[in-house]
Amino acid sequence: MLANVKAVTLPLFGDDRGKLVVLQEFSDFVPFQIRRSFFIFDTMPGTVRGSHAHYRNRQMLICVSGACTIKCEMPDGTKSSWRLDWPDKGLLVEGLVWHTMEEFSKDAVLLVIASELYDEADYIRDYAEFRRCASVQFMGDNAGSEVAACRT
Ligand code: T46
Repeated sequence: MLANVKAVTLPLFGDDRGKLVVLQEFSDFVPFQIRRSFFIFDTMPGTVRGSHAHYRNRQMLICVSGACTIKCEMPDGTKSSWRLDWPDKGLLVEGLVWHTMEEFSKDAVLLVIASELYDEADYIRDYAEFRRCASVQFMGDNAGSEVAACRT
């Protein structure tokens, strides 16, 4: 799968009782089967989490309370920064994307919906290895091919 980072506005139903946001698998907003979810909260000021990429895992990130910033680096070196500060704002992160989560507000709760079960072997935690995989994906006969092609 080619690397992709996309901001989405999740379906929101609001009335005088409050607001409700829907996350449904195989939808335009979550375009994969949901196999796992987890959330991050009670982060200390200045915390930077993440600092990794995935071979296969696809994720939708939503800050359901408070705010945090997701910083992404694509295989071609392009960098982007996304502030998630409202529960209907989602960030879809797919393919080989180096990402960090930082600038958490005190009340931040970051919900992550994932396409894969937890597997430490799916993580690239070494930045040099990420750059090596990125060059494998983008150069020569491997251009656009599965990220797994970079596994040695
Ligand atoms: C990601 C970002 C957005 C498990 O045992 N099972 C799980 O499903 C997860 C997600 C984590 N863990 C264990 C592994 C570590 O011992 O929890 C500990 C903390 O995990 P990690 O340091 O990977 O947490 P983050 O916040 O850096 O990254 C997490 C996800 O791991 C990752 O997939 O993309 O959130």
